[in-house]
Amino acid sequence: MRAQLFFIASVACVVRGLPTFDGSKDIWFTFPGFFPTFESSLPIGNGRVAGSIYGGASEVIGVNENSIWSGPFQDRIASTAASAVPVVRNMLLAGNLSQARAYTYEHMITSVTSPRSYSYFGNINIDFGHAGKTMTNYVRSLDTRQGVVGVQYTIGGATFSREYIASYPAGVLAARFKSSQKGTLNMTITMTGNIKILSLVPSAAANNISLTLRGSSGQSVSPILWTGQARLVPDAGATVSVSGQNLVITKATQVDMFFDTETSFRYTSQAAWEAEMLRKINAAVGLGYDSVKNAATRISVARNTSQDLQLSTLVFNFGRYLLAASSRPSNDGSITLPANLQGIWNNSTAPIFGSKYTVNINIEMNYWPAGPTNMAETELPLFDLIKISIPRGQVAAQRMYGCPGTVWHHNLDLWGDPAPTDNFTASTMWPFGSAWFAWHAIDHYRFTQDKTFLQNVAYPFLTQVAAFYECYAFAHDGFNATGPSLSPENTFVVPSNESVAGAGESVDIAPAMDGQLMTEIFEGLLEAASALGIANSDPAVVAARNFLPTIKPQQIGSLGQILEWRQEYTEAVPDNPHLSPLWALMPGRAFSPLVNNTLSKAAQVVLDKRVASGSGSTGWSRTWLINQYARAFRANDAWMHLGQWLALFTPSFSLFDTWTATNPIFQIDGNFGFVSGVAEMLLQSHVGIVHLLPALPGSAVPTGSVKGLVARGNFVVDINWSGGGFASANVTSRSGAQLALRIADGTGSILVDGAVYKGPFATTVGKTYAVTLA
Ligand SMILES: *[C@@H]1O[C@H](CO)[C@@H](O)[C@H](O)[C@H]1NC(C)=O
Ligand SMILES: *[C@@H]1O[C@H](CO)[C@@H](O)[C@H](O)[C@H]1NC(C)=O
Ligand SMILES: *[C@@H]1O[C@H](CO)[C@@H](O)[C@H](O)[C@H]1NC(C)=O
Ligand SMILES: *[C@@H]1O[C@H](CO)[C@@H](O)[C@H](O)[C@H]1NC(C)=O
Ligand SMILES: *[C@@H]1O[C@H](CO)[C@@H](O)[C@H](O)[C@H]1NC(C)=O
Ligand SMILES: *[C@@H]1O[C@H](CO)[C@@H](O)[C@H](O)[C@H]1NC(C)=O
Ligand SMILES: *[C@@H]1O[C@H](CO)[C@@H](O)[C@H](O)[C@H]1NC(C)=O
Ligand SMILES: *[C@@H]1O[C@H](CO)[C@@H](O)[C@H](O)[C@H]1NC(C)=O
Ligand SMILES: *[C@@H]1O[C@H](CO)[C@@H](O)[C@H](O)[C@H]1NC(C)=O
Ligand SMILES: *[C@@H]1O[C@H](CO)[C@@H](O)[C@H](O)[C@H]1NC(C)=O
Ligand SMILES: *[C@@H]1O[C@H](CO)[C@@H](O)[C@H](O)[C@H]1NC(C)=O
Ligand SMILES: CC(=O)N[C@H]1CO[C@H](CO)[C@@H](O)[C@@H]1O
Repeated sequence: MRAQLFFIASVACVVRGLPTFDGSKDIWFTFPGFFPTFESSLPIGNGRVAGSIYGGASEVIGVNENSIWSGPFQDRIASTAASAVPVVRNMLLAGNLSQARAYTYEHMITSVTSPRSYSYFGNINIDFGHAGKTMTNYVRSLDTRQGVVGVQYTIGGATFSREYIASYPAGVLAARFKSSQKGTLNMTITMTGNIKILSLVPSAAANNISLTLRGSSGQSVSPILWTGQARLVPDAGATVSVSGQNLVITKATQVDMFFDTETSFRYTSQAAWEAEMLRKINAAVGLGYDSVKNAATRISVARNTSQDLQLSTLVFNFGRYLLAASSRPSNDGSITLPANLQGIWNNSTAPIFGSKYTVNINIEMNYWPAGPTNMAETELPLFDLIKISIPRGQVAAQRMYGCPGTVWHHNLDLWGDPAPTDNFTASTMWPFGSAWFAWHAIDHYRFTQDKTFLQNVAYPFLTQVAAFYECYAFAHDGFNATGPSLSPENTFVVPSNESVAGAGESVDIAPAMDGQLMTEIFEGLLEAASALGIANSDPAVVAARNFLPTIKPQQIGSLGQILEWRQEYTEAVPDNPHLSPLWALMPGRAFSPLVNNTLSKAAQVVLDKRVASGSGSTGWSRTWLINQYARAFRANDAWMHLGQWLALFTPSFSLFDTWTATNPIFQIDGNFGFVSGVAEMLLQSHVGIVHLLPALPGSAVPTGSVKGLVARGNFVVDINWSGGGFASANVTSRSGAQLALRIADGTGSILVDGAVYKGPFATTVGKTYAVTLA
């Protein structure tokens, strides 16, 4: 999964007296993090277990495991939902918009409005006896390429160092603590946290120097339970003892630590999950730290100017690091879980938004960089969640709508809870989370060309999702329309001839985004069937072919804009951070300037109007704008929003994306949207053409190169540019797909291996094609 980006920068970064760092891949600070300010920690993760390292005189390691959530499955489907659907549709048709929303939220949801929340294991606390002493030459760092967090400082004559990694093959977190002076390393170790701790037992027995914690999500029935152990391996000179709930190590020179936690989500008995935990820890101890390991204060100055091209490259690399650290496929057949709103890092048992899987943009954005930056395998946990959610969604489709197929609304938790979430006008009633995920399934295939995945995962899922909409949609204005549904997460002003006039409402028939999603899903189903050689007479194929042309088309309003709703209502929130009616520009395809210039222009009217009204007010929204403008081939706008994101949505002490500028809570989607946005400026392939430098900000980044991006069709693409424009590219075919090419604005004659390019051609697996301009 290698990909490398170089923006050629004129700024050299040397910090006197410290280890040498590379500003395009290392994040470093000359001061510790501020516990408990979570955003000041440095993250490690192996896709399942996460550590947040603060690096203070006394260490705090915040620990998460991606199946430690707030409790067991909850059945939140309203028994009155199915009978409410026709009532609501009649109200909407009669113009009783407010009554329709109220009736929906009284009868189609339950009073248990929230799925489970992401939670956390707790903290590992280490007291070195250094608090209050003068630490000099302090530095802590994260190497985003190697995935190593380091802390180093001097007290008196001794230099103390700490190093942390998260191992994917070994399944553990590992650390090495060292002193440069023999026998001067002391550590008092314990575990804390506001979780329900059932027991915490230190042991000083030889070969079992450890701390073992058993915890619970706290319910009396079927809670999530877990056991975690930190195993310590000190050098021979150290003394070890137990004091209360502390493990005490003194007179050491070097101490290694190996940590794992396993939960009842994946194992049916305590004996089983503890056996697995010990298996991983014992294996890691057996290998030893070295083997397990081998498998910025400058921000505030640089970020407002966007002059520091290294910083943009670093944020790109950091984003890819975060994805690899928070989302990995299974290496032992066990179920995986995708990155949530905070990836896998959180310090709370009641995080904001439950840190759950919000699927009306956020979790999807997490996976936008997966295909384009050569990390398609990091997306596989998303399909594990789909596997969990499909049967839950079948129950919801049946009980809420009397329909076959599967449906989920705008959130999921680790149990795949598909019921409507919250009781919010702007977001709750949206039966389209399943559709957006189905788009990820077909798009994953487009990148990887993996027919087994297409056959076993994507196609069956697409048929489930399609079957639901074929039943759920109803005739309106001569087309198949949706409703009750809404345009996430916007509201409109009820017109004077409808009721209640002037109120802010959301629930309607056929919001624009519903039609955009359905179109992509039915086109995707037909594409998949064709790739798999499924007969045209197959009932699922026939049904999809019949349904596709009956989807209500997109409408254009009086300003030349894509109409977000059925009627040209006044927007209640013109600066809405959600770009829902522009889904078909990014991530979808129908609003591409290369597909339909009329629709593309209409989409850009909405985009410019949103921006002029103040949209981009959350980190993820701002990075969505980068992606949208890149898709509209408006490079300077894309680059401007990239700079604005750096200026407004990364805390001064880290590069974590934040929710809003005034409420700077970590939310990881913006980190991933940034990576995707940069990739979309350099390479696009969503309309079936490998488009090199579609939106290069040539005056800001005149010279650079990128290696290892991936285009749909499974082409690996390396591009060099200089003087603000394309220089040359190599395109390597990994699956032998047909190759269509375009460079920048499409002017100029393309040469492939020196011969004039005359149109799409068949490629040979493994062959690299040299692309230049005549
Ligand atoms: C978690 O981080 C937040 C934000 O920095 C902080 O306010 C809070 O105290 C931390 N909570 C814990 C339990 O560490
Ligand atoms: C719409 O509201 C009006 C006035 O309250 C009421 O008379 C009418 O029955 C409603 N129509 C529907 C379909 O609910
Ligand atoms: C309200 O007025 C709009 C605009 O003239 C019209 O399209 C809509 O059908 C009217 N609503 C009802 C319930 O008559
Ligand atoms: C949702 O909120 C509305 C307005 O507060 C209320 O009328 C409705 O009963 C709530 N729904 C449920 C299921 O509690
Ligand atoms: C380490 O602990 C030992 C035993 O308590 C103590 O004598 C020694 O001073 C400590 N060393 C440091 C460097 O704090
Ligand atoms: C190791 O110590 C833990 C307590 O930290 C205890 O639960 C466990 O049984 C011990 N294991 C062995 C093999 O002695
Ligand atoms: C950085 O830019 C932001 C947003 O444009 C602005 O609010 C802030 O004052 C600027 N800070 C500095 C140090 O220039
Ligand atoms: C809606 O779709 C169904 C199933 O394809 C079809 O039978 C029906 O005619 C469509 N309705 C309209 C109004 O086009
Ligand atoms: C583009 O979309 C418009 C509006 O839906 C439609 O009228 C037109 O036929 C489309 N053009 C092409 C080339 O598909
Ligand atoms: C492309 O850029 C890379 C990195 O700067 C450089 O090593 C390579 O020689 C360049 N290739 C061409 C053909 O310019
Ligand atoms: C393409 O490959 C050639 C041969 O390996 C290399 O010299 C050149 O730098 C590559 N160009 C790019 C843009 O990576
Ligand atoms: C939002 C969330 O983050 N949940 C907890 C996790 O950490 C944040 C800090 O970003 C806390 O505010 C939350 O309580």
